[in-house]
Amino acid sequence: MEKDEKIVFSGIQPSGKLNIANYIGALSQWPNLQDEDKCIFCVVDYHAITVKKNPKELRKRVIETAKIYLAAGIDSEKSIIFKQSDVSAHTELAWILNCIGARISDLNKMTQFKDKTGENKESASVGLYDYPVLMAADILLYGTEVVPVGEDQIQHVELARDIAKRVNNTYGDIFTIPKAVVKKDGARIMSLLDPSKKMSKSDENENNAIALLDKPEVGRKKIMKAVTDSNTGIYFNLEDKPAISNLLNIYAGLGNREVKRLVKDHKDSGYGEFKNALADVVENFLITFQEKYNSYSDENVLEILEKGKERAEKIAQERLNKLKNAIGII
Ligand code: AQP
Repeated sequence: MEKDEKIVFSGIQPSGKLNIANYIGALSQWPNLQDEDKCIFCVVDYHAITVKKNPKELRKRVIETAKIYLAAGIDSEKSIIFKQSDVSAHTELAWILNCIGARISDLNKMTQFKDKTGENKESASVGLYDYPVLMAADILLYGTEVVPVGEDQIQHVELARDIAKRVNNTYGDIFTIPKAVVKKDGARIMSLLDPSKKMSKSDENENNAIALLDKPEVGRKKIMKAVTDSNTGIYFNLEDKPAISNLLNIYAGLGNREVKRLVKDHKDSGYGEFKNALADVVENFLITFQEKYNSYSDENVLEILEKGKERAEKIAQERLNKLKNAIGII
């Protein structure tokens, strides 16, 4: 490893159609890191089964997600791309952390579990409740220092830090303490039809999100249908202008521009003109992204995942064995 090289780890669940929020909040950060740092990107399929999934669709989404990583600019030579369930150290470590690192009081604080279950907590799977511990295992196995994610995952990375510190306090220097890194603009992209709610890939209403594989003209239409705020003017203010601020974040994220600059450029625009300009950006982004996506075959991806598995397994097994030894399992 080079002297200043950091270890970076992140992943996305193959739990639905990946969308522009997943791209802007998480994926778009990844390619910039791979020249300087040691990057590991995982398709976290065991997380996806915390909510009931159709097996055929899950298999398809794993390949689709890995292809999306490649289309976003991840280079499989520089970075490791692999499927979580291919490296059994993840679930093994999650069990150990359940026993020696995580507490019920930690998991009771997790807002994503509360948001996802609403009134139905009692019927949710234990896996959905315990998901942050599996995520801590994903991160900690690799000596990760940097976790590039969207804002909704900060609380889970904080938990991984707490667990790592607790384990280290008792068993010595086993884990590196990781840190979440979020983008300045676009760490939390909101739904197109309801800017009080985050854009999510498992939303039932497809008009709330633009999928990365939506037809470009569909992406355009979704922007034109997006809600706006009641008062006029294009400026950024989350309280006063939640819908326009969200569209500005999308514009910045897909058009590679700063929000500040966009506000200047559109100070005299009406909503129609602004949305039209954004629709052009979205349409062009989807065309370019999908051209890249379509340049990979399923066979390419399966080969890349297989190689990634071998590389990831070696790193993961070493730290898992160190901990197993420290706790008396081996
Ligand atoms: N709305 C968002 N804005 C910015 N970033 C976002 N991310 C998700 N939604 C937004 C980031 O994308 C990555 C996806 O990780 P995940 O699939 O493991 O988890 P998630 O946060 O639960 O994502 P979704 O889209 O909401 O999926 P579902 O609906 O399946 O739960 C993370 O880095 C996340 O922060």
